[in-house]
Amino acid sequence: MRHFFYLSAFFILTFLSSGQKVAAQQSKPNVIIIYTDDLGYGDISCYGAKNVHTPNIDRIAANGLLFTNAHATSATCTPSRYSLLTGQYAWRKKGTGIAPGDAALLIDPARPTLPAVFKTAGYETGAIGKWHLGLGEKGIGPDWNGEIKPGPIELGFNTSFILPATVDRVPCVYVEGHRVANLDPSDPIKVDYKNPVGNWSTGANHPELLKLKPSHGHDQTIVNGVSRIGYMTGGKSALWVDEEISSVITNKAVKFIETNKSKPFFLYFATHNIHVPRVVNKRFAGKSGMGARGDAILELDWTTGEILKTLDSLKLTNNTLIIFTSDNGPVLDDGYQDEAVAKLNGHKPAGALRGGKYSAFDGGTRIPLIVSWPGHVTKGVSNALLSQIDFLASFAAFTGRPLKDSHDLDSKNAMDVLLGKNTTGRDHVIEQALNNTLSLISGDWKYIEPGNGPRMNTEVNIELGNDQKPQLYNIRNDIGEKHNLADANPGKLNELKNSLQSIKNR
Ligand code: NG6
Ligand code: CA
Repeated sequence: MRHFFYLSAFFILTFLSSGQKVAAQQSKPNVIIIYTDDLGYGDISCYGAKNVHTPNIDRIAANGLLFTNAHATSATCTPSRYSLLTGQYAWRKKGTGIAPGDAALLIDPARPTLPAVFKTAGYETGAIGKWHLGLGEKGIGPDWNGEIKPGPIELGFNTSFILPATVDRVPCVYVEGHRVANLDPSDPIKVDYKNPVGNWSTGANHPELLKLKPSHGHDQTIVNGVSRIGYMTGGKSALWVDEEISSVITNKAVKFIETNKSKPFFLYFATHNIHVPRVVNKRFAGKSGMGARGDAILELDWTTGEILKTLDSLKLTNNTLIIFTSDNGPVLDDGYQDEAVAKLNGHKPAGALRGGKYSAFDGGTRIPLIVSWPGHVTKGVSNALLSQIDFLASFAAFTGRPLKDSHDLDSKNAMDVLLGKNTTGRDHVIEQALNNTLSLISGDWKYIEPGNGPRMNTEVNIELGNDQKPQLYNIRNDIGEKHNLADANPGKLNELKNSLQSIKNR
């Protein structure tokens, strides 16, 4: 009888196609994090957007679990990414605010990181897209013309193809592994964030050369008709073309998946959409009727669709866990005159939330987050409190090597929340605004610590949530944080204030 089973197993394996064999043998699912940039809580149709349609992103939601109470740790990019990859709140480490384009690597390679967790578990790991966590040795920074390290590779990614900082910051080149891609050594790159270098025109001196004009900042070196933050010269053969960035990074992601189709892989795919400058491919330009920002949402949806298509065609969909989310809340005019405000037509980028990017209000950090893994994730909507801080411990436990508790780590295993088995989630989450104002969410309540920061960022027209008085909101009844209950509920106020203090001091 036993023999019979062995023999049938042998025959079944022998006659399966190679793809099916792989699926039968591969028990670990692939994991893809699609990390979008500045995408707000109300920016995609599955979160209620009406003016713009995102069928591909919606497909992840239809096959998976959509979170209504998920949070990036911070209201800007660098600290959110730092926290996601290290499991440590960025505000615990100095120098993790919005990084200049020539910053040194902000993450200590000796720390546990998300890619290292997967790599140790035998995954192929790849970082593709926006980085914005610095590159190169501490105190030195990146050598654009030489070996650029440490960087993603030293943190545990086997391969990397990145936009070093943001698309509005120089140098406007891709970095592949340790090198600037397509660099001609006879035309070296120079970058400076204080003083002009070389003789390329700037937005300040030659606005007539611009195809997209800045509204604030962004008036330094012009590359491809767009003036940026910072000065650069050289590296002509390596310069990106903004209109092609989506296709370039999407193709790299597709190649990564194809190359690794037979082994478990972890892909950290960080899109540049929908951050400024929003210069989309002509296939999307003018297509949303909402200006460049809406067009960038369409381009992002296309990118997402290409990833899904690739998984389908390789029969990997059922064996791939996808997390689609954003690094911080939405902003309209973030420094370029791209008609994001004028063509809004009633669209609410942050949905019902108050504030947006940079803000201590929930618009800053409550973000779309959708998880799919067919057959494993409970489909539907989850109101569980979830934070990107927990990805590290979750995937460490999931891949069989749970992290030891350490005072240095904020990450907790939330795998059962991500899979929809636990519908409550964390008991608290900390949010960090631009000027480091911290907020604590605990159950239905949110406390914003008092501070002297400005109430408004007038350049981007966003309420920052700063107040000299403490703020307390019941975010279940008052998702728009309109009624400060600090005076009315001093007991709750003290409770949250004290717990924030004790978490800070830990
Ligand atoms: C700000 C930039 C903004 C954007 C942001 C970083 C100006 C005036 N504003 O300093 O355009 O680049 O940094 O955005 O320069 S993030 O999403 O990468 O954090
Ligand atoms: Ca961002």
